[in-house]
Amino acid sequence: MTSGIPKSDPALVPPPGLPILDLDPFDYAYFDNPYPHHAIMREAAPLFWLSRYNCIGTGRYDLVVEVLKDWERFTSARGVGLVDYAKDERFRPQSMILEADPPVHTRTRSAMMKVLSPRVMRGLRKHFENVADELIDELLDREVFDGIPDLAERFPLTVFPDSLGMKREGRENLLPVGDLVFNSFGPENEIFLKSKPLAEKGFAWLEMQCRRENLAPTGFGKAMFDLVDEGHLVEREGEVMVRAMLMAGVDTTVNGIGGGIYSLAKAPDQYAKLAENPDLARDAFEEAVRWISPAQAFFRTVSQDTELAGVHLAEGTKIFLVLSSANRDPRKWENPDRYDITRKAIGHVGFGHGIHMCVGQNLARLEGEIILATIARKAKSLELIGPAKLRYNNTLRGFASLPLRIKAK
Ligand code: OVV
Repeated sequence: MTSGIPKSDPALVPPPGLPILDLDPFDYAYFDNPYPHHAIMREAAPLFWLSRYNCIGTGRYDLVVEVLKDWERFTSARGVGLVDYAKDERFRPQSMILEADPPVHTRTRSAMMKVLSPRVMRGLRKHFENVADELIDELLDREVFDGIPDLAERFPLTVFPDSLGMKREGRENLLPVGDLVFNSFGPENEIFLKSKPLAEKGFAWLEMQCRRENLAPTGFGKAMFDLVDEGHLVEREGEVMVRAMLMAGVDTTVNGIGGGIYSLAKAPDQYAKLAENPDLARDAFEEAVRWISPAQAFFRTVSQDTELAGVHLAEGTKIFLVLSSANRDPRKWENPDRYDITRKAIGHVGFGHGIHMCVGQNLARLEGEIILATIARKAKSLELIGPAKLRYNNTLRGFASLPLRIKAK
């Protein structure tokens, strides 16, 4: 995607004095065990140069936060992946919220905040709890199951499209579409290319599902079109915002819930603590978002020549922000590799930071909390009984399979 750009472009040449890292943060070996690579990135220097992708990166908490805070110097409007929209082709129509700066972003973000407000979340709790109750009872009967398809995928794939007011037919397209969109923030590698054919028909289908005539008379979709009727958005913007919710809200929560279950299964002492006090479920989920970082990394683009951590950065330079590394930066976190549900995980960047911080975070937390609390109330043990298998994605970290056994209290 970046081929064909002349090497004389200052944005594509390493600033003097930066450590040059040859590692590929988008290959299978990296994903198999990213943690030693994170340490290399963090310890090399505050900023490093990725020679394979001609961009700057940082894995340090303070710098990740500094860049995410400063949307004027570090723009999202040129894409939050490796591709620079000022130079290269967009893979999909540009998002009016994720890939936008104020003032465009302000209006779309405020619409999304209204649709996903804390009041709306409170109204969903009872229904989510009922769905979780039924699902966990069924899994307790089975005792042995796969924590990904049977739980981490099933729960959000039920409650989320239902709350949005989406039709039942075709929902199996949601995961492959999300998988491809999140791959598209990285390079056109094998992981990206493999996810393409599975999602192709899903895109056309998704486009149709975002129209008002295909949405239920209640739910997030309807709420978005109420904002259209009130004059806050035009019809097409309403559709694009519904589409954004569906692209951003499924795979992320699947990986968040899967990550939460994995974290607890790997730390029996922490599960015991949670089983004793299920009120800790919200904290257990938050700590899992820090520990796993379902959204591993995003990019920003330098909007004008500037300086960061004493380094001159040319306009157009891409900055790779390793959220997962920041979430385990020992400069910020005590014993960062330990999953500890009583830790004050607040301040982690698993949902990002600043004006683009995950707009669905309260929905994600509601789903995560309810699933973990329901397991904790009903199951005395949660055990991994086979190898956890990763699902490779250029942006998202999560599992394809988690063989589990749970025993009723
Ligand atoms: C965070 C995210 C993921 C995917 C799509 C979008 C946002 C969007 O705004 O379209």
